[in-house]
Amino acid sequence: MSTEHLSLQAEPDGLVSSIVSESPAEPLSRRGFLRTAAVAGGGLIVAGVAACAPSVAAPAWTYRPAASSGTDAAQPSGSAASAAPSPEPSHDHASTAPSGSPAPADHDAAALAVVKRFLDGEYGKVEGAGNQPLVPELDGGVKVFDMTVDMIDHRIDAVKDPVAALGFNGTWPGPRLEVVEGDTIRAVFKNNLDESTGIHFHGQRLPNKMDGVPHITQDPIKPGESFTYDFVARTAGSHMYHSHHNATDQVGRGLLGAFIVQPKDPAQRYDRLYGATQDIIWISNDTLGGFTINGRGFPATAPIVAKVGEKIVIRFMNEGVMTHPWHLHGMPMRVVARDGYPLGSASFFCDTLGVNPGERWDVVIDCEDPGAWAFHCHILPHAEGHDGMFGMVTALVIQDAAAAAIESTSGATPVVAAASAAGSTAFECRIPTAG
Ligand SMILES: [Cu+2]
Repeated sequence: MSTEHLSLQAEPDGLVSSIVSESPAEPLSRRGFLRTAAVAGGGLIVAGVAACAPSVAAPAWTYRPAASSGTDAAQPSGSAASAAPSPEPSHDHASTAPSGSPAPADHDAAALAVVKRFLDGEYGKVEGAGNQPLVPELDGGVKVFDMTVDMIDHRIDAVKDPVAALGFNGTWPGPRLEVVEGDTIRAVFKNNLDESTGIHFHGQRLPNKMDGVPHITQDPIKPGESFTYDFVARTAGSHMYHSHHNATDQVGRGLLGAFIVQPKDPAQRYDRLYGATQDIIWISNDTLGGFTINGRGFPATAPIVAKVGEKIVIRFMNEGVMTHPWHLHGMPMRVVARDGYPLGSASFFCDTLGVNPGERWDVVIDCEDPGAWAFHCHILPHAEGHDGMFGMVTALVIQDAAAAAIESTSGATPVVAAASAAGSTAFECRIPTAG
């Protein structure tokens, strides 16, 4: 990996994820306790209202911020046979149809409690951020990635109990593996699970025996064993690596990661081609822990922070079992590649982009308008309910000079500073400006 690539990634991933990785999990301070209690209280109110509503079961797998037990549907059973997601998503979709609104004050309280956590920077208080670049070892001309397949305790947010997840090198998503088209790759996966696995490089044109499909192209990787994938990265673009064994369970629990193959021609890379200053991985999943972006659910999702005038790239990747139409408020996205293949003159603009399971879509956003812009899945049961926003929600924060000044003088988080500078009338985002 060249330093040029690293510098391109360092800012975006550093910005989005270093905040997450550098801060320890919030201790159970009085403030944290009160916050937790406030959220739980909101949940009780909502639960009371729900009891009076038409009898519609709460979606068992929907991440709800009020739930505090790690034993709900967010918790896998641990059994390969029974840990598969319930075949009831369609039922659950039906169950999330409007079912009698709670009293507005109750909804407001619950919605405020969860938004406050986001404004307060919860994304920076959860350990174990994924998508961290992994620099390969060099063995002659071969780029070697040493990988482990692990059982991990993973936090979807700072409040909910950790879930029994799986990860590569201890994180969900696994490390960001980035190479250049034409590189020779050796990826060694040591299986630390108590079950077998197999790894598929999704989107790569591979020698068949390197395709990672147990019982067809290789034997399963047994617990304690390793398997080495040797291949030449011949397919440029945004790709993924994930389990291809007991995959509904294993991928659903976090065995996924980004595999980026930069074009051999530097002029075709996004920094040169579009002037992109940030290159952001956005992997969605929708099984363990509910609806997640990069392994987190709102309010612990990381906002994307950019300056006015920046052009940023987002690489959407869907490792879930449902489609997710990503909707950006305020400005359009220019869609420039699908599944790693450049769209060229067929690129197009949109503000809502459906991403099906297995797909990768690359978009360029011209960050023109300052403010804190909502960015969420527009299947509403994946994003907002009676308890407020949850799951697949984050924000694109575009900072102008006023926002930067507020952030530096007040210590406000980027989201609050940008909203304040843009004239938010929300109490939580009002910051007196000097003069
Ligand atoms: Cu969705």
